[in-house]
Amino acid sequence: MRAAVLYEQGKPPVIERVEVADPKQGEVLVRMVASGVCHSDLHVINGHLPANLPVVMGHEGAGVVERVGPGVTSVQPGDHVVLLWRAPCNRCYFCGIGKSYLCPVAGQIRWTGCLADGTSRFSAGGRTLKHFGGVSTFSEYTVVMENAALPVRKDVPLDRVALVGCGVMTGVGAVFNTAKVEPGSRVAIWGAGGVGLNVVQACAMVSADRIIVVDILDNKLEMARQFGATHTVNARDTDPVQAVRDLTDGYGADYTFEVIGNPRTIAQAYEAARPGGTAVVVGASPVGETVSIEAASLVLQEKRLIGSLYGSTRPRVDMPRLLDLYVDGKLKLDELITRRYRLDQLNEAFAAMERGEVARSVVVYD
Ligand code: PAD
Ligand code: ZN
Repeated sequence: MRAAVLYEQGKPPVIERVEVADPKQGEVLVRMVASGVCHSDLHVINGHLPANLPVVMGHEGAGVVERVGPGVTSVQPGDHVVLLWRAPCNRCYFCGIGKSYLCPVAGQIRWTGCLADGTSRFSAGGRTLKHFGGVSTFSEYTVVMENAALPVRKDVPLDRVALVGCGVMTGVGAVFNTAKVEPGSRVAIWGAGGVGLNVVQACAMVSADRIIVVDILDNKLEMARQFGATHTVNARDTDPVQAVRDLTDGYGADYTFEVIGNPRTIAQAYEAARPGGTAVVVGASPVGETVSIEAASLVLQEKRLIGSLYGSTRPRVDMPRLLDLYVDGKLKLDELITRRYRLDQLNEAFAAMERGEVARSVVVYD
């Protein structure tokens, strides 16, 4: 079978033949059907985010369970599953308080690139390859922990389901779960990409009043209007902080969202939040970089700067709910998919994302 392997940061992943071993105790072999192309993979490829190398890339995927290892009870062959790049262990403190995206077992899988027993199921030419986020979705087959394969309804096409595995959950969850935006709120969103557009549509779903979207590309701002933006600002020619203030009686927005991953735009989003307002950081900035904000404003204006990981997801509650919303015509998934690619075109898909041509691309497997 074939997979996309990253050997060196700063170089494109290589699409090549890879061996995948049988699933062990508590693991599942999944035949991938679709994998979305998210900027977080590109951050790793560019060296902005770390990963243990060489690694089979991809983290936004869905497929069909092919085989299960010993002791697996929650899924069976034939199930449609969305893969979770932060899967609950269901035993730790964080899983106990409903914040499984902070689970240290999931964190260890992300940072080591190994499954829970500390080993890998992938190899190429006798060399061991790591698992990205415990899911490695840019692969015709993948082995994941049982809890990373969440069964979903079978009437939603798996390319749509794949998007829920990262971008949709992350964007919608930042609004519903992390920020809990109230109806009538005024919001501003920096970045109308595959994740940001989901922040936009979630703000529209909760009846935010004013939905201001900031990007540097007019085609992205046009997409944002289709997803519910009421106002758009091109930051190439307009100061976005001033523009947001002008649209909010001079105060700033109740909630701002940074969905790019850039300390400069994080600072802008913070500045554009009103006194008492909340700036939510979704974008993943390069590790080691710092944000500069006026310290006194935290107190004197009681402003909040908070992060949102994986849309603060409660996977078993939120992901089936998102698919129900899609089936009921309340959540846009079809409109997110601008292009479909084959696995051997993956690097073209990353280039199209870098050029800002797509809302989301999806790699589909035969
Ligand atoms: P994307 O490339 O599809 O979208 C990024 C958007 O930002 C594009 O529309 C750009 O034009 C726009 N942009 C870039 N620079 C600027 C700027 N200076 N001012 C305004 N707009 C700008 O990426 P994506 O939507 O796939 O991912 C966005 C970020 O979210 C990225 O950093 C990714 O790693 C992160 C992410 N975080 C989580 C999480 O759990 N928090 C999950 C998934 C993705
Ligand atoms: Zn992602």
